[in-house]
Amino acid sequence: MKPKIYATLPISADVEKYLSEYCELRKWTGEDRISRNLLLEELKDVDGLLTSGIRIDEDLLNNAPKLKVVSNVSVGFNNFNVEAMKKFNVIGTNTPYVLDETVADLTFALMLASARRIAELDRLVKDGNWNPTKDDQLFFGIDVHSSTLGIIGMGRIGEAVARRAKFGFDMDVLYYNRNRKPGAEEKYGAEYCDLDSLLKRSDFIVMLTPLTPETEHLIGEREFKLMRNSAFFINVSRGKTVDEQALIRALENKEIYGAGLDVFQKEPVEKDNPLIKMPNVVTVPHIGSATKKTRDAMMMRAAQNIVSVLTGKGALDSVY
Ligand code: 8YV
Repeated sequence: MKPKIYATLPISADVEKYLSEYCELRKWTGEDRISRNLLLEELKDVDGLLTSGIRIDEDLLNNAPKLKVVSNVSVGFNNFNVEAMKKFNVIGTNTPYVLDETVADLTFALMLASARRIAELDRLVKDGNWNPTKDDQLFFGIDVHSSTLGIIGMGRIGEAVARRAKFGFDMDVLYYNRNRKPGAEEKYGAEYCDLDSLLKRSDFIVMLTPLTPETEHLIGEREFKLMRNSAFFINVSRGKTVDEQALIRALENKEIYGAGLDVFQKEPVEKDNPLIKMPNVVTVPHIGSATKKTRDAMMMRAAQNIVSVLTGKGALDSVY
């Protein structure tokens, strides 16, 4: 008897074909996100769950007596209550490696877009407000090349960003991380420093930490006050690694120069959030890994994780 799995998100034909070789697959086909109650119904008899962003907690695990593995189609797994999963002996997996370069590209895009005011000036041109008589100093931005980049969270994506900074933009790279990264220091000349020094010395501050109890609101009022008022704050990690109200105040009070945001406290971001009205803030809808090639690779990796566990070979990417 093939193990039963449930998928809460759309899956490509080749991944469906691959999964169906090993599992009996059921999937959510609704337009919106599946409701919690319907999901709990579906989980009554499944061995594996293929998902992204769905909260995996005691309540869900209590309603999934046969569940053996939850496979996230994401590298982040802050949706997992890992202690509860250990208690219920449910393996949790994620999709590292396959998205590193794609997220690093988006990180640099946000640095360049915010520093050179791409979104703001794109709107100006499209609104027909490019007035040749005006002094083009009004269009001036800030150089990215040869400036100082501060990376908070030097994991695989952090190293991919450091490589671009060092070899593509001749930037000085500072980093703050739980542990030292000698490889990044050697390869990219990355200088390890404490958080406060990084905040004081960086022209671009990039958040790349996973969201954990230690990193929740890691950047708040005190930290923004340490930053230069010429600095740009870039967040491609999770919205909750930053105190969003403190970020809004820091921008309103010109304590920092601008920001580039891929993630928010609440997603989708609310229509009345001041951040989306600020011309010096570039906002995108959590697209860090959003290329077809990378999302397909993430989906296949997540499918391989679920099959590997359910065929007794253990997880490729276990989160604990
Ligand atoms: C995911 C991400 O696409 O991998 C992650 O941690 O944030 C993105 O790549 C996102 O989690 C999907 O909800």
